[in-house]
Amino acid sequence: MSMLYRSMLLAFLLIGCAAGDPAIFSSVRLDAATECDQDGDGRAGPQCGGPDCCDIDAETHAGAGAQAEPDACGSFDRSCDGVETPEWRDGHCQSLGTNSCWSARGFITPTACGEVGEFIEDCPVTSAGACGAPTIRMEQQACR
Ligand SMILES: [Ca+2]
Ligand SMILES: [Ca+2]
Repeated sequence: MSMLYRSMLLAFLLIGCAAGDPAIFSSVRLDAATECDQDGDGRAGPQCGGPDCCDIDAETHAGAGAQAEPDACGSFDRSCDGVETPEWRDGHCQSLGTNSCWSARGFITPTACGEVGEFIEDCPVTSAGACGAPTIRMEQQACR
């Protein structure tokens, strides 16, 4: 960038600022953000060599939590590590002796990302001290 061009740009920005026109600065900032961070989540997309694997969905990026719906790019890899990792695995109840039942919360059968399945919420102890029938609810598998 030539010195003359820089001087003209600076003069233009100062005149705009002096005239009280904040649109000049906000449009400059938005243009830069749009180019490398299209979803505005603060992480650059692959078009700029950044780690945001779906730069049109602000809820998809490294460290993102699990979601039950695919992102705007059609993937369940919400964490951008290349793997669609289910939030919950298999669940089951296991007796730990009389009056003690361990609950491993999870789906009764393997449930794919976004699918709905039977989810073991709890494993109560019966009046006889054994593991009773698990408390089950329908759940949608979230993935990250
Ligand atoms: Ca982004
Ligand atoms: Ca992932």
